[in-house]
Amino acid sequence: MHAYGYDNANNVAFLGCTVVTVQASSDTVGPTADSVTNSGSPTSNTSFSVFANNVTDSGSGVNTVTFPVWTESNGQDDIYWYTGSFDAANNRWQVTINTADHNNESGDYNVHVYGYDNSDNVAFLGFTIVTVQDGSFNAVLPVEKGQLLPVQEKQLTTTQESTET
Ligand SMILES: [Ca+2]
Ligand SMILES: [Ca+2]
Repeated sequence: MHAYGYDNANNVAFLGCTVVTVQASSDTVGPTADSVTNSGSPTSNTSFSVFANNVTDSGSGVNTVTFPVWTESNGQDDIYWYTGSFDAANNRWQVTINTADHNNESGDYNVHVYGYDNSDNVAFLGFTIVTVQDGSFNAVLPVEKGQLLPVQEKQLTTTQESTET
């Protein structure tokens, strides 16, 4: 920085100089992601995964990625903030969500994604909605009384016949 002095007759004189070091502007912008995707729609009593792809940060670098998750049913009563893990091979942050941790509810699961850099900036990276099918019919088959019994008898008879032969 240079300083000049002017007098009333427009004479100018160089007064001196100093060097000011300007620090690189501090990081004030959070991370970004290319996209937020999921592993598909499962049934209840299972799990699914959500991915934040190619999360990058200019400045201080990516610190972590979090995934708040809740089911549409009954609002955010079941919200849980999952911390993602970094999958270097696929360059993505990911989380696995067990429906058991959300009352095994079926229907829409809302998954939002936030990225944090190392300067404590946070940015919304995107969201995805995963529709979980009701898997309860896998556990409780609606079989009427008596339907199964004749089949067992027939199998038993067949076994006996083959033994006698
Ligand atoms: Ca940043
Ligand atoms: Ca809910």
